Amino acid sequence: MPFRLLVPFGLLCVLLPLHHGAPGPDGTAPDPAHYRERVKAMFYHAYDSYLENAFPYDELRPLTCDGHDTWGSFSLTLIDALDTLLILGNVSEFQRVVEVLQDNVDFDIDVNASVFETNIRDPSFMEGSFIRLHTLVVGGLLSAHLLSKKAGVEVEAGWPCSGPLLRMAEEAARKLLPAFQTPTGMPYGTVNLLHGVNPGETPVTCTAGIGTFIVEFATLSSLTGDPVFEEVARVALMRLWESRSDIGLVGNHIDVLTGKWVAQDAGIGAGVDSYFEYLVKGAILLQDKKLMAMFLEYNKAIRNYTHFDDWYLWVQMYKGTVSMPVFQSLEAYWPGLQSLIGDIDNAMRTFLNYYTVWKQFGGLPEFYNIPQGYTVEKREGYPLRPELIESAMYLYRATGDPTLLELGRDAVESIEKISKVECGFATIKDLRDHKLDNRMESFFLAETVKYLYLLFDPTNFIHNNGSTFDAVITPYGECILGAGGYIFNTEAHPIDPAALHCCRRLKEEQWEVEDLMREFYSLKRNRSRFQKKTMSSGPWEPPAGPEPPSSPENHDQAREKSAKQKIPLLSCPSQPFTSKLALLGQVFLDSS
Ligand code: DMJ
Repeated sequence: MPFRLLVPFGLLCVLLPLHHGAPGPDGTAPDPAHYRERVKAMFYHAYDSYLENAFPYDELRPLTCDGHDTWGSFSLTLIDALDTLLILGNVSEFQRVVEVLQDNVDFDIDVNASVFETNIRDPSFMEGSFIRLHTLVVGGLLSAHLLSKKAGVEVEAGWPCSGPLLRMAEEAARKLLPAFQTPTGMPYGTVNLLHGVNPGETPVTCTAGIGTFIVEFATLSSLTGDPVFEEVARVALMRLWESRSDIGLVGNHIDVLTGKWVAQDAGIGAGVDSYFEYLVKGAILLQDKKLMAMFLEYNKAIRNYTHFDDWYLWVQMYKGTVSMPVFQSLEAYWPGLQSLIGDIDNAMRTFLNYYTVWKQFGGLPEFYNIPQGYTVEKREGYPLRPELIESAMYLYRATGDPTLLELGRDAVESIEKISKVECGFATIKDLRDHKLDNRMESFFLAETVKYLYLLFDPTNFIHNNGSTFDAVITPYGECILGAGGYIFNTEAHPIDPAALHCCRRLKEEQWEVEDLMREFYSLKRNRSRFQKKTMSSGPWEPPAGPEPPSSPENHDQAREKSAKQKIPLLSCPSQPFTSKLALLGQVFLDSS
């Protein structure tokens, strides 16, 4: 590899962490109980200020103590912070916010969700807003829906396979579906919630904008019984997979109409990050070996071409030559992801590299030039991102190594010292002089604070290892929920995998009953045809539904289920199937 480190890293760490924070009782390791309280206080300082000064706008502007819309005018900070409330144990506020959201959020609005930046040479803009909107709104609502019983919200009879928050999530997700209607099945980066894809919309989407749907969309499909969401997400994943280069790498931006790579930088950070994250998390959530096999193949190529001294660089996707010897703050999720596949040693080594950068600046600059050991021009800011803390949380669960708590301590001390203002916590515009920007992104409450709290709270319900669970009786049967194994979407909204299993099973049982009914009625109809000796106009066929998008062979099953779902039930299609099921005996007797 034609790349050499020019400066020894020992010399780079000239600045020590800004604070050492309150020590633990033994005088060394940070005391988790102390930091739990500190993190809680951080949360309420920011959350109360958002409610007081910014709601119903999307985000708080902490320097001017007001609010502004950033992603579409959905009170995003409130949706994003909802499950953090429960993780912090605030059941009553969770319940109040659920009511507020049900009464106030409207997805029938003429907004572009939202303007997608196509400046492909400027990766700090590469976080497609479409994907953030999706992972934040759909993911946040799904997670709140699944946690609502635990939070004491009165749930309806069909929960977790139905409920108002689930319906909201579904409504929001349906607004995004037009974006997937492209020749490749890879979605546009922007969609208008009222009118669909704008004519003249750029067909250039970042890789993460294409590959970051499976967690939310498979959850939606499992809970609602409509396979379309999982199907479009899988098609997009397959198309990306088929578009990888001969050396096994993907680029940064692709034309979704032609399938041609427009930006050919391959790396693990901005523009690509959550694609890799969702291959692993999708594999775990759905117990899907193919998704994991894809990730492991990528992992090999990434190690072969971009890995150097436990850092990850950017390379040209076809040649493997280094294009940017830069570490991006967004890349700090990678050690956490490595821990999810059990590669703890590599994860720890890379984490420690990234931690040296944190120590150098008291935060992670957006870009860090690895050979020079310093920030990159115009990328010196730290918008209070979660990624390094997220990795510390996963690695601490895996190893119990106190170094990981030290990062948590440094983060609390640093953020409080540098970014706390009267009306919340402000983005750090420049880590060299600690100048601030008038912005507090919603991920601060959704992710940064949540991962910090979970790092210091080993007995939180989220860390359940299966030793306790809730048995929920639904009209269709018993579901075992809350046993742990939560999968965090990329915006840190936890999804209970057991709910997917529960609702999927229930829907499958419904399909079986449907099959039985269809068989019964076709037998009966044939018998009566035979008896009456009359001819019909042809064999029975389901009504034409919307064309499913093309999908790989292994999703035939999902298509079959889709077709089954669209078939009107018996001769009374207007009556919902669930009520038929409840009157099963009568249905079979019904000859109308
Ligand atoms: C979050 O919005 C999501 O985690 C996204 O996938 C990447 N980064 C931001 C926070 O840094």
